Amino acid sequence: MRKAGVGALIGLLVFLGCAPKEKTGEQKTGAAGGGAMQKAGDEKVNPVDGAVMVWVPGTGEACANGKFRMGSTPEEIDGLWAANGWDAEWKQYTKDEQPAHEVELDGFWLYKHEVTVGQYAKFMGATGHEAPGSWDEQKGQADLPVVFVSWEDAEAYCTWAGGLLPTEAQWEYAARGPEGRLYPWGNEWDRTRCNSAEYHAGKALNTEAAHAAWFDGLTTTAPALLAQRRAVGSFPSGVSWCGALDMAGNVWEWCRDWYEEGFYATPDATQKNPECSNKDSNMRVLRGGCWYDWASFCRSTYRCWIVHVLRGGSHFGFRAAQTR
Ligand SMILES: [Ca+2]
Ligand SMILES: [Ca+2]
Repeated sequence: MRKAGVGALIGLLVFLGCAPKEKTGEQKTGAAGGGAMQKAGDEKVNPVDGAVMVWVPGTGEACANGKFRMGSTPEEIDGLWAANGWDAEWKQYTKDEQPAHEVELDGFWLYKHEVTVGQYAKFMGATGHEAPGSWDEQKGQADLPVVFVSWEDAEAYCTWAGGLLPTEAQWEYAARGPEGRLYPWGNEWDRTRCNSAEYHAGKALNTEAAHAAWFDGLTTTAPALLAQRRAVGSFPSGVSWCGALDMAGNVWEWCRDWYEEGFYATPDATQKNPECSNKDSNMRVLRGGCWYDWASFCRSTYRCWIVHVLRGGSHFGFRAAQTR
């Protein structure tokens, strides 16, 4: 556990891989049917749940060399830590985002927002799916991202909605784009552009001690922690190149892949439309950071994981993707 006082939160917050110390271009495509001309950020509505989806053109159309670069180099990591004064201890959690490698992806639709409580309630009504954790506290919060959902819950939702969870590669590409941005909006951290711990604190939290001091000042009841979320789309200046919002912060987002620490070094990582299918892993990937996290964890290359059946906590949600 991170610090005294955090123990009381274990039922609510599952830190594990997501927290320090593991504690816890305009293009054409026929993909939308009828040979329609689609460009990055074009929108359509999913009639099942009313969700707005944005078009993410394939790398063959949007990227100069037909691929985007996924992950980080050691030099990039060292440079970031030096420039930002981030706690050196946090570097160890970046090994799994190396080596950087080139990835080719087909175009796809991605939810513009994290799936909301209101959408999830519709799903429950249509399918009889079991309620997520802390539903009594969540159910009146229609515009907030649903949380306390497991990977399996998220997958069931996506299946009902006629989609799939995005792969980790799709997620990172939608956040970074052809330019390989560090954050959805660009390469400079800006705490006003996403719902992170630094947004709540109103200042940089570059050390473990600074983050702990902020967190120790919070009320840690379920309603109070749930109140750290923001309605989806509350940070329009945090928009990514393809029009997706809250790709950094608010809630962590489940991806389709199993988590494998060394996956980026495997031949599968450089196949077209890569996906880690290592079922020996008991973990699934989450991306983007959340209201509890500080800048280094909100980087678009950052990989987090938890056990796929866990209904994580007040900071784990998801969005869906569609391939056509
Ligand atoms: Ca998010
Ligand atoms: Ca990591």
